[in-house]
Amino acid sequence: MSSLEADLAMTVGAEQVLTDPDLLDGYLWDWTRRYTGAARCVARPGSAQEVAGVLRCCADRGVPVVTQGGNTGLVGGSVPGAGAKQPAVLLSTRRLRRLDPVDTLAAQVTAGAGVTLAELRAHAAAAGLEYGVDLAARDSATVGGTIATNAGGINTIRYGPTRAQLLGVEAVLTDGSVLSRMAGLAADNTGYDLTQLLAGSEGTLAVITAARLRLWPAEPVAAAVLAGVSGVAAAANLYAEIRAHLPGLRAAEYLEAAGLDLVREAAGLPLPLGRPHPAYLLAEIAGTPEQAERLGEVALPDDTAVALDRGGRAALWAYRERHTEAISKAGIPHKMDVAIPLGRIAEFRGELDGAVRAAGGPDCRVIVFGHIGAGNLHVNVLGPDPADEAVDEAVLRLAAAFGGTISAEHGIGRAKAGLLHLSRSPGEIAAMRAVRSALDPSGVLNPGVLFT
Ligand code: FAD
Ligand code: 2HG
Ligand code: ZN
Repeated sequence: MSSLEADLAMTVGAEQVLTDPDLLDGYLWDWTRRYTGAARCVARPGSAQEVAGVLRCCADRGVPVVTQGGNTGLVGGSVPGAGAKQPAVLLSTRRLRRLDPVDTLAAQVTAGAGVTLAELRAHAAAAGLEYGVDLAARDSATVGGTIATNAGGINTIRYGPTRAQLLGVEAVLTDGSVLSRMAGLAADNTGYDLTQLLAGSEGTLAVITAARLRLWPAEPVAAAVLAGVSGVAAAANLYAEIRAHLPGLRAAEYLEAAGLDLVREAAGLPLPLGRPHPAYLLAEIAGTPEQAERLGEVALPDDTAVALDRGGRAALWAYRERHTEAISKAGIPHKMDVAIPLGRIAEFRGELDGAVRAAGGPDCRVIVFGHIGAGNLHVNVLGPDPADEAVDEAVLRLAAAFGGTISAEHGIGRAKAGLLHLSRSPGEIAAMRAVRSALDPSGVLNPGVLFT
């Protein structure tokens, strides 16, 4: 054992330092299997103090540290880079499993970074409250990972992304200092907001060990609606129409035929409606059954399914939620997660396939779906070699040309680090780099993520 591994073993316990290649393998490939790199070991600290010890050991020696939660990230940020100058220590947060009783007076909870979204949501629900972020990777994605990526998900139009739930964090810097801001004060104007700085920091500034999170009154879900539409313009218009009539609208999702066909094939599901359509809007409405009756005021397309009971709603959601796994079953996807102003989204969609095929060849398969209420389209392309970035660049440039962003919710990671300038000005990037150098002067936290 080298002196680093020996020091890590002293810090977290020998059994929490993994060096066996078979054990490392599961940590070193990202969820899409497009990104992988080398690590000398995995360290699994069980407290903020142990995280501090791991970071000091690595920073003193200039050894990179890649922080990993549930490893469901989709931009390669949770695994070491392929071309890294030296192998990293992979710091797994999965043992940071503190979950305090829900503070029902404040409607807040303190959760460790390694608690999964599903565990957090169940814990809040048992107290009659709801956590505002939900996404299909809920069984693995962690509190720390969702903060570090500022994850969005299916209820963003109702509750905002993860940063809107974040009232405080406990986090460790590379010098071993532990920052703790966990009082959950709704009013607190005392200088820089370090908590919010860490939302979306993608493991480049600090290791988040716990968070103080906002909870919402649990709301009954009254209905899910799946409507067959002609394309993204019709879906956006129907979304706006439902929003105007139903204040309880809590999700508005977009699907197209190509993705639906893949899901049906992978999961063995029947056609969801009476006939196939080019595209679909899936909406979810909260409220009482009487409030959901206002759906009758909306000019819904003739081929629309409305599910009122839990089983029926889950059956409709499966067509949307199973996209990511169905696409991965068909190949290693190029994932571009863009948001476009709603007023220009149809124009963008109109040019997308041409741009993909011009960059990646005529055989590319383009699968588009996403969170239409947030103008967020997930563009997945199957066909080009995983290492070929031509298609990625073409799609992200097109999004920027339409006034959009190159990352709506997944982050920049390694996948888009070279293209950050498409969404951020030189001044902004310089300021972001200055923050990074100030908090991590040795530059060991996730090198190659966010910045090249
Ligand atoms: P990881 O993948 O382990 O890490 C992600 C990034 O955060 C990395 O850069 C890592 O270094 C950093 N990080 C992790 N933990 C910490 C920590 N404690 N401190 C500092 N840095 C840390 N995302 C959405 O936004 N919306 C969706 O709807 C959505 N749906 C998904 C559906 C599926 C099926 C899958 C596979 C993924 C989906 N994602 C979605 C992407 C992913 O789930 C999110 O990005 C999630 O936030 C990642 O959490 P994680 O714990 O898996 O983080
Ligand atoms: C979703 O909305 C996720 O389902 C994953 O953000 C998107 O697989 C994708 O491209
Ligand atoms: Zn998404």
